[in-house]
Amino acid sequence: MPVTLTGEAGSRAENCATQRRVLLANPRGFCAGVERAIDAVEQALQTYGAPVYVRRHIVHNQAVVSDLETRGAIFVRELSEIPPHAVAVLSAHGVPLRVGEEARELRIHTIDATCPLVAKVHTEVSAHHAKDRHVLLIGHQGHPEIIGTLGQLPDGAISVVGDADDVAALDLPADLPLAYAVQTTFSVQEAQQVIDAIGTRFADVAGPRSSDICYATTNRQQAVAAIARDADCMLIVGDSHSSNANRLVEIASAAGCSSSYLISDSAGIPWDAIAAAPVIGLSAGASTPDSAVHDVCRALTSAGYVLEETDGKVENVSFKPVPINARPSPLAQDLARLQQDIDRVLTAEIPQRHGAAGRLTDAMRYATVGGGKRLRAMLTVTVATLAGAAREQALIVAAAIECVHAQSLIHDDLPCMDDDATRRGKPTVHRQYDEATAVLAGDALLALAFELLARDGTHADPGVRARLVLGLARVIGFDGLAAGQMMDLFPPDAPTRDTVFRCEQKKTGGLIRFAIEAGLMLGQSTPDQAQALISYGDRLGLAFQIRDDILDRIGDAEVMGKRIGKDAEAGRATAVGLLGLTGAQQQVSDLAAECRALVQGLGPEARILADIADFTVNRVK
Ligand code: GRG
Repeated sequence: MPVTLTGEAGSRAENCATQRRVLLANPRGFCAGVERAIDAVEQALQTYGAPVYVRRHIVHNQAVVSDLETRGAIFVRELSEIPPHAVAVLSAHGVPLRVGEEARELRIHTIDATCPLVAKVHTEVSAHHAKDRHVLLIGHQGHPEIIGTLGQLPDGAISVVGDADDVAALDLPADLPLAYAVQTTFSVQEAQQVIDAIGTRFADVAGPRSSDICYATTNRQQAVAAIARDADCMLIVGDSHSSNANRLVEIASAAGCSSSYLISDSAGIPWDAIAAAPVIGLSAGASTPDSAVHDVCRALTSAGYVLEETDGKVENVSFKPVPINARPSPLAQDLARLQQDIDRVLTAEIPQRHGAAGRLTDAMRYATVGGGKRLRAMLTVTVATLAGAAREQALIVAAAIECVHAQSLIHDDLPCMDDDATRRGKPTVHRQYDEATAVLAGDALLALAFELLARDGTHADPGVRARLVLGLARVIGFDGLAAGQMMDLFPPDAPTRDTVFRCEQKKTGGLIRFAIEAGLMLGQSTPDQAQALISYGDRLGLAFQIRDDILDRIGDAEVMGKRIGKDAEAGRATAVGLLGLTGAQQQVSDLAAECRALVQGLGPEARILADIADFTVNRVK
């Protein structure tokens, strides 16, 4: 929003007769969305320190971009140009949904500066799509805002139309249920022509409740149209890439001022053209800083023009600032990326079926997709990567281990075991479906786990695949997980450190250790490296279960997404019962310190293993 040029501007009556005048449009310059986006970059620089990356121009103005660059912002076209774990602000124009996925994949912390009015259009098109309406998006093909809106829906769900001819050329039946949305910076008049053309050609058209064209575009266009009638020449200060600034030039011309120019600053003033213009109209696009307008005004006043503020709409729109959250740790970013990858693999591997089989596969997906910390998968993928194996193969093995883990949780929750109602923040599988389905979903997940390990594509060497199958079978069977669970259900009369820790190792530690062994099997490592990692796995598994015992006593059920206090209720023999809360936590800390020491010499990629050990000490879920 412009600063009134009081002091420099005289009154209309004084100036009218003789003076060469500049009529200043109101409102002009920055809108609330632009101020909010620039503020987001400034706040990010302050919070995280330089550099802060910005994907694409935060707003379409080179002066704004250059100023932020001097303060430590680095502008890039694509997220792939940004190093992992960096911070990136996404521009005010909005981005396709895939950019969020890409950011998780590349482990980049994003701050979304999308203008709330653009976000409103995103919500609208998604709602129309959910109601099976094809969307006609009125806007300029290729503009970042249009690319961002197109990317909210699957390919083909939106057609972009720029004018009535585009509407006529659409290859769509006249009775197709449609909806339209409009680029927020489009010309109000032109949009109406396109909307009319849509209404004439199609029978069933839904539109936005209030105009998509933003208040700032509308107000600036009205103000320019009003002064263009009295001006001999119109100057619009703005960037050549700025859609809304370009629209102002067109509107000035359409309103009768044929001599209308887009200039970025005083260097662009067309002196020859204005030599014969006693009255100049001046406005600025919504992404033009006041400094550029002042620069032009100074040049014009030096040339003898007087400035005259015109009346216009007073804008008092402001948006809540973009939230600048704490940057997630590298481990949290790695986990977010892995969660996305594991969900992708599981969604592809658990098919959708019809009827009773469909109920079974639905339950399998319910138990595995989108849930859990994926700690075991993280261990497999990290170790496999350290050992030089391909990530995609490691993901298959990691998904298999997550299937077994999910099976153990489904069965653990059954009425014949813990009889739990919630897991991972939602109803347990037997509550959501039924007991028989829960048992069978667990069975089918176990079968799937072995299938994934045994399949040709998982590793070129059949010997490796066989060792994976054998290792998993042993770790879950009568000497493994199942045995640990039996020890848990039927504890000895006088538990000792040995019986308690053996139960914890079998019930939980075994699968965690196997997650590491499996990663090692997929690649190559020296005996020393392998030994260090396996020792790490043994300690981490035990530490993880002891922390689980502690959380069962003092955790927050809501945060954990499951009931707590079960061990005491069932009279279980746990590390907390044996060592007390403080002693148990000390044990976790000691084990984590040993874990860190074991992976210290394994290079920077192993740092995440040390982070996992730290996480285990203090985890709250
Ligand atoms: C696999 C043959 C076979 C039998 C299973 C029911 C059973 C026998 C074992 C239960 C074992 C069990 C539930 C151990 C507890 C392990 C544990 C600490 C689970 C919580 O793990 P998190 O915190 O869970 O990693 P998320 O939800 O984050 O994945």
